[in-house]
Amino acid sequence: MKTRRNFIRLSALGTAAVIGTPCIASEKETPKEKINKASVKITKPIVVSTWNHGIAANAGAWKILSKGGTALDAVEAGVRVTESDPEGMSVGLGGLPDREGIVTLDACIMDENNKCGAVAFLQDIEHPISVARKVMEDTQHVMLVGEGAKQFALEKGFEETNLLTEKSKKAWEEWKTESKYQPIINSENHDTIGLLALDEHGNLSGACTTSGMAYKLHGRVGDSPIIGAGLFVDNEVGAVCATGMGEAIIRIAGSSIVVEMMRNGMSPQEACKAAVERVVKKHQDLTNLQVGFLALNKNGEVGSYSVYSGFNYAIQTKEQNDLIDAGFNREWD
Ligand code: SD4
Repeated sequence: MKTRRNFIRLSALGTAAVIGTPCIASEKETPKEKINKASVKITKPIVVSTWNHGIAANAGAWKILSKGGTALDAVEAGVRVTESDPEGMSVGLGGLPDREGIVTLDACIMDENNKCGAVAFLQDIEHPISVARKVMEDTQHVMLVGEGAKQFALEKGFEETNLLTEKSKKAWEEWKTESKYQPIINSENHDTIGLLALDEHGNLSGACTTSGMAYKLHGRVGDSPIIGAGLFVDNEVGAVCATGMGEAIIRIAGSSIVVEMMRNGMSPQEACKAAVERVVKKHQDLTNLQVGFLALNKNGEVGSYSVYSGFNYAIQTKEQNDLIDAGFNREWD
C-alpha cells in the first residue's frame, strides 16, 4: 500500500481540507451553535469519498449535486459507479471473493433524517447500495442479510449477476494454493468505498459499499453495512465513513464516535485522529491493522486520518477535484 498509490500531497501529517472559512467561536457556544454560525462560509455542494476510486465515484455524485440534486441521490449514484467497475477488486462486480470463492457484499446508506438501510452478506446483486436504499425506503427495517436480502432484491426487480470476474477468480485460485486456505487480512486486499455528500440545501447523506475483506470466512460481515461503524450521518453535525479492518472499526463503534466528537466541538480532522488513536489504544497487535476515517461536517469541512500512511480520499467541489492524503498515526514498518 505504501508504494502503489499516487497522491497529491497537500501537507504532511495531520492534513485537513478545510474548505469553508473556519468559525471563530467563543467558549460558551454549544457545538451546534458553532457549526451553524451565520458567519461561517459553508462549502456546498461537496462530495468526498475514500481511496483513488473515489475520483470516479465523486464524478457520478457530482452530476446530481451540481444540478441541485439531493445528497441522498448523489451518494447512491456515486458509489454505484464503483460497484459496477470490474477493475475494482474490493467493491461490487469484480470484488475478491471469500475463501470459498463466493463474492459477498455489504453496504449501507443513511440520509439527513437519520433514516438508514443496509444489506449484508448479499450475493449476486451488482448494486447492494440500491438494495440498501430500498430497505430504508420500502421496509420498516434497517438491515437485511444473506438469502433474505437477495430475495428482497429480486422482488424489487434487481437482476441476478455473476459478480466473480475471471480476474478475481484467478486471484482467488492463486491465493488458495499459497495460503493454504487461511484468510489473510492485509492492507492490500480491502478498499471499501465510503462516500459522503453535503448538498446545496445543506443536507448530508452517506453511503458505504464493499465486497469486504478478501478471502474472509464464509459468512463474515465487516463494519461497512453497520450503521455507526462503517457509516454514520447526523444532519446537525456531520457525516463519517470508515475503511480498513472492519473488526477494529466495529469494536470502537467507529463512525458514530467520530460524529459524537464533532458534536462536542472537534473539527473533522481532530475527530478522525482521536478515533484512530482509540483504535491504536485498544489493539495491542497493530500488525496490518489499517483503519481510516473520513469526515465531513455541516460546514463542508473535511478531515481524514488513518492508522498507517497510505490512506487517501477524493474531494469534489465547484473549485476542487483532488485526491488528498489522509493524516496518519504511523508509517508501515
Ligand atoms: C471490511 N471495512 O469488510 C471493510 C473493508 C474495507 O477498505 O474497508 N476496506 O472490513
